[in-house]
Amino acid sequence: ERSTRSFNFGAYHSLETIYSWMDTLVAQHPKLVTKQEMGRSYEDRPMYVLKFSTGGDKRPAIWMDTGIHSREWVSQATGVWTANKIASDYGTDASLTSLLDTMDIYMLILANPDGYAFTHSDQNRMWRKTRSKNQGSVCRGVDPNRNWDAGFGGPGASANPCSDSYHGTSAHSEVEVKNVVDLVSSHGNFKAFISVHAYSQLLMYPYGYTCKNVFNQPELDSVGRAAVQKLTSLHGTSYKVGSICNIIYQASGGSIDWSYNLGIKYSFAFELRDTGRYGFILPANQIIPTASETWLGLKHIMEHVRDH
Ligand code: ING
Ligand code: ZN
Repeated sequence: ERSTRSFNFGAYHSLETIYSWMDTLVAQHPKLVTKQEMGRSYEDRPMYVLKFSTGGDKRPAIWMDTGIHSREWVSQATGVWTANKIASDYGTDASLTSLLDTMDIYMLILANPDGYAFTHSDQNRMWRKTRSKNQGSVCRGVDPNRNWDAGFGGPGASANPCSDSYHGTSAHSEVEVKNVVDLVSSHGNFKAFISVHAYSQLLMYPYGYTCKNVFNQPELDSVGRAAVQKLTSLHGTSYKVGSICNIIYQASGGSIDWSYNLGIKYSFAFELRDTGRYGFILPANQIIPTASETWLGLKHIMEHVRDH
C-alpha cells in the first residue's frame, strides 16, 4: 500500500501494512508529521509514535494510544483513520489548525505490536495481552492495561499468569508499557492522555483502581458528556460517560489512572463500538463510521484542553 490515496481505511490491516502506511503519511505531510521509534517490544518489533507538530520545542501535547489490547481491532483502525484525518485537515479545519498552531499531538497506533501480530497470525484472533514469557507458567502475556503504577496489583487485576487480566510481576514490567511511561514522563508537557479500547461505547475518566472521585470529576464529566453529544450527533450511536470504576468495573493498574496521577488532568479512555453484537469482531464496514464519530468526540476534548 504505497500511497495513502489508495489506502483502504475501511479495512483491517496487518502490522507491516500499517507500518508502511505510516511512512507514506510522513512522506505526504513532511512538515507536519514525523515518525519516531520510541523503543521496541518484547519480541523486538519497533514501536512507532507519530508526532503532529507545527514547530516549537516540547509544546503542550496530547497523547493518544490505540491497540493496547491487540484483539480490539477497531481501535487500531480508528488510530490509522484519525492520523490521516489530522494530517489532511490541518490547514482546512480551523479548529484543528488552531490547536496544532500551539500544541502537538502524539499517536501510538500499535501500542501492543506483538499481540497485534499474534491476532493476525491465525493462532489466536482473541489475544488481548502482551506476548512476554511468564516464569514458572506455561501461559504467556501480561495485561498491559493492568501493568501501570496506579493501584498496581489491586482489585480488578489478576495474579494468575493465565488470566487475561494478569497484572505482571511488577509495575511497568512490560517493555511496551515502560516505553510509554518513559516517553510521557520525560516529555513532561502532556496535557491530555487518551487511550482507545473496544468495545462497549463508553467514554471514561479516572479512576479505575478506586471508586473515589477525582478532584476535577465534575469538569471531566461535563467535557465527556459534551464530547459524547458530538459523537452521537453523527450516526446516533449512544455512549455512556463516567469513571472507570463506576461505569464498568474496578480495574487496577490502568494507563489513564497512571497518567492522571502523573498530573495529566485530562485523562480519558474510550470504549468504541459496539455493545456486544459483534464485539471484538466488528465488521470492517463499521470502521469508518466508528472513526468518524469518534473524531467528533476527540476534537471536543482536544478543544477543551487547548482552551484550558
Ligand atoms: N476495557 C478496559 C480494560 O482494560 C479499562 C477498561 C479502561 C480499564 C481503562 C481500566 C482503565 O479492561 C477493555 N475492553 O479492555
Ligand atoms: Zn481494551
